[in-house]
Amino acid sequence: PSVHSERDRVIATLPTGDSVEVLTYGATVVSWKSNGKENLWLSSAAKLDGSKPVRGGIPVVFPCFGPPPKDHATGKLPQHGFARNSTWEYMGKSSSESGKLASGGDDAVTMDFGLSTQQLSDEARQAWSYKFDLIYSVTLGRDGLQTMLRVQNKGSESFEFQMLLHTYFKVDNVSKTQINGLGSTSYSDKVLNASEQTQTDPTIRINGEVDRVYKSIKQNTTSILQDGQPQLDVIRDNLEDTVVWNPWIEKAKSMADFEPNDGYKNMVCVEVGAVNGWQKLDPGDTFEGGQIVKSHL
Ligand code: TA6
Repeated sequence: PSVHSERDRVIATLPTGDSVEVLTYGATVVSWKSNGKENLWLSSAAKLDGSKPVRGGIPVVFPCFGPPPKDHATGKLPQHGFARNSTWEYMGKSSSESGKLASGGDDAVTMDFGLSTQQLSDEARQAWSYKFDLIYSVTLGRDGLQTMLRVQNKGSESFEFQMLLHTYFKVDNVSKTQINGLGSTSYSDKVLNASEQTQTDPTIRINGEVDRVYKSIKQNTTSILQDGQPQLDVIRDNLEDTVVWNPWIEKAKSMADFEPNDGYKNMVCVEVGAVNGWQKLDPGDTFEGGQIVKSHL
């Protein structure tokens, strides 16, 4: 494998030609190509200069998902927290066999990115003053992309957090996309006023705005099919929840950085996370969670 790092991004390539590109801004994966095909959707108007979170790829959501509750310690943070709009440090290749996709050798390479309290903007640090350390490991393997977030509490008081990987998958036609693996799971439907529902049909289809937080999912693999053919498997690692989102026509138009306007036809977000309630982390403790995404194409 080869790893090429520039000022604001790192690109890893395997001998197969598979590649992944990560911005130090937000440690945002903006491209993952396997078998010559791009797996992630990226808005053509996505800001890649750090002026706002990237519209596409895999934004890292931490320490809160969505608009934080005003009465919570994260209450003064922006929607989805500060991880995706902070500049992380590229820490180099890691040889640890940390993930399931063993790094090293010809078939995988792992790049680590770090973010800790002193790297935060003053604004973010004032809004959430806990001492923490994040290590985000991106492993490009022959049979998939693994992204793992390790959270460590470096302070003397416990804190609560949520985390989520806000992955935008690229699909040929969302109207012919099916999502399996969430059957009989309860979810809160943010399009229906966050009402509690249960997924009775084992297959999810997208034919309108979808914004659902599936919780305590039993099966750890969520599959995305295109025209009935398996396209992507999203495997959760130590995370129990998954958000399924497509903005559809009106919401897509309302986002200035969502281009082209009909780009909703070519993407679906399947976002693994721990977002149902809060994870409590005591001083010195560590939490690790993430995903392995496998492409069938
Ligand atoms: O993950 C779904 C969601 O929470 C939607 O409600 C929508 O807000 C989306 O995230 C994008 O949020 P952003 O802050 O990136 O515009």
